Amino acid sequence: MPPNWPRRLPTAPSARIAPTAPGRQAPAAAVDVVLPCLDEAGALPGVLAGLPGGWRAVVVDNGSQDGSADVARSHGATVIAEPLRGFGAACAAGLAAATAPVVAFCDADGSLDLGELAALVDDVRSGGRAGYPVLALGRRRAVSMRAWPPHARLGNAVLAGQLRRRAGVQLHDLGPMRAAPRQALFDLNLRDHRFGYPLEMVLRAAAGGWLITERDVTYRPRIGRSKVTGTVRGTLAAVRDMRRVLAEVDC
Ligand SMILES: Nc1nc2c(ncn2[C@@H]2O[C@H](COP(=O)(O)OP(=O)(O)OP(=O)(O)O)[C@@H](O)[C@H]2O)c(=O)[nH]1
Ligand SMILES: [Mg+2]
Repeated sequence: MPPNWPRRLPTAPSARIAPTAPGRQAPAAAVDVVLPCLDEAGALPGVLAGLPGGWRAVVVDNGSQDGSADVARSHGATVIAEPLRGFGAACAAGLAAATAPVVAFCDADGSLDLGELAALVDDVRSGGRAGYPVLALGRRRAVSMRAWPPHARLGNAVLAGQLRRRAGVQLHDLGPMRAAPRQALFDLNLRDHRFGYPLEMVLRAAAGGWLITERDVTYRPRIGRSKVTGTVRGTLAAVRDMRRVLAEVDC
């Protein structure tokens, strides 16, 4: 196993999920939306307000200091406290806690509208060729330059080009908004617990014969402080993690 990869990402519904009060058992959700979250208290109310009816928001917190967990809970989300730091670890914990047949992912920073996930979920439900699963991705269409800084757009375009050549997938963006069948996603056995997780998902899905689809989604300036592409440190960490995944995953 590569040195930076964890021995074990969460694999089962987590005991760290806040219990539901007796007599208030929520009906099973049609879609579980996993929202990795690090200090997004300012954005969460607006993000969660966009959740389509009958879906469940699963906010995975990694030690936020701004009360994000309480804000998420008070706006109806299921909250998971994941002790293993990192974007991928948070996504994996959310997936392990999911019970709906379809699982979606989205950032919790207010840059994306959960309502736009509905079309991606329709693509997942339509299924792929010969019963193969569908991974539906949102292609970000920025409303302004501030929503998506030039260095982040460029890095993303280069990465998408590499993916097209490497995996033959006709993608233009490796964005955070996505949806797929829960069990098939779980069976991909993703290992990266940092910023390589979204790339590893696409590479392993492509290698497994999945249909990978892409639809435009609106991308707005985030609310609050950037952790990844808006900072030099975050961008370098993302590039490092993606390069490692590209080198280590065969497809
Ligand atoms: N749980 C958890 N969430 C994280 C971590 N790092 C980032 N996030 C969340 O993951 C999502 C994506 O992070 P962002 O900071 O929005 O990164 P980005 O979209 O690449 O760039 P900006 O929007 O410019 O910051 C947000 O909801 C963050 O709160 C982490 O280590 N743990
Ligand atoms: Mg963001």
